[in-house]
Amino acid sequence: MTGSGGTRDLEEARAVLAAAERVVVLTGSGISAEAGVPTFRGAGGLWRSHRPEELATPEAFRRDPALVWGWYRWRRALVGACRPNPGHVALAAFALGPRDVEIVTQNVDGLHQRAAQDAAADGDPAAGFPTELHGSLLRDRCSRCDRRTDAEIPPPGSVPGPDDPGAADQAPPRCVSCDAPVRPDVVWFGEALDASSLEHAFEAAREADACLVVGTSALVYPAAGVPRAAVAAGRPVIEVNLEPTPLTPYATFSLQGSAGTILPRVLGG
Ligand code: BJW
Ligand code: ZN
Repeated sequence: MTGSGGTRDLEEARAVLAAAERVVVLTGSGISAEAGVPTFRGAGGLWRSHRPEELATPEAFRRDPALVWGWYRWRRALVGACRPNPGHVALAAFALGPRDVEIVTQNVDGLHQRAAQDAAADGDPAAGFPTELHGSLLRDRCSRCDRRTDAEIPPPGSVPGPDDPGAADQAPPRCVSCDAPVRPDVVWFGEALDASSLEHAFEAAREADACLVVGTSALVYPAAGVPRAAVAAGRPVIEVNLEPTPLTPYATFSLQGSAGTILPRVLGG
């Protein structure tokens, strides 16, 4: 039964989550949209002015490292100015509760970790730390020897955006070990995801009592396969999104609306 997203669906989805001992959550850029982080596709998305193949591929970085590095510096400055929103906060509080909650994210913005740290106060924030399938914007990685370091986050507003005059092209720094260009530690199109993280996500999806999917277009694989694994294992899937996605026909409940509004209601105690 696919729900239409009304109050009854929300109450039923809430009951399913409350009864579950193990919950897997897959998040996408929509959960961070209300924090001010742009999504990728659709109105206002990051792919509006550039095609992904021009920026988020290893070929693009080889072809024009300054363009790609400048774009990521702009995004780092933007994310550095953002704070977790009520969706992140509700999820972090849910993860601190009595259930086994596995958060799997496609996001690279570090906002789940920040929400978990805030929610845990003096406790252990690890409960709300996600498996990051697409890496992190907050780390650099050498394009040759894979040496990883914390990224420098430019001050908010200090980097011109891709549509600003004098847009930010900047040569990437060089690795201190091998002198190759440094890149952001994110997963680009055509690159493999970390195998153990991916296996962990699929196993969590197959074994969970419920799967919650928030703010993703469910188009990018293999991440989009995670809720499909839950469906295949007969687990209830609850989707939260502003609009239908290719996953919607398979979802047990499709809750249409913003993550910041729906998550506190569907997860709240
Ligand atoms: C709200 C909201 C609000 C808004 N509240 N909701 C099968 C078929 C065809 C192609 C492939 C396939 N399998 C693999 C591929 C190729 C490719 C792929 O999937 N392409 C598709 C586009 C078709 N996949 C890959 O290349 C992957 N690698 C791979 O397969 O490797 C194979 C390999 C194996 C062994 C050796 C070598 C290779 C890698 C994919 C990497 C994706 N990387 C990016 C960039 C990360 C770095 C960066 O940030 O710059 O990841 S692309 C981009 O898309 C980013 C995101 O994580 C990802 C998903 O996007 P997301 O989060 O879903 O965002 P949007 O914008 O698409 O959607 C937002 C949603 O939120 C919308 O639905 C809104 O309605 C909603 N929303 N506001 C609730 N307030
Ligand atoms: Zn190196």
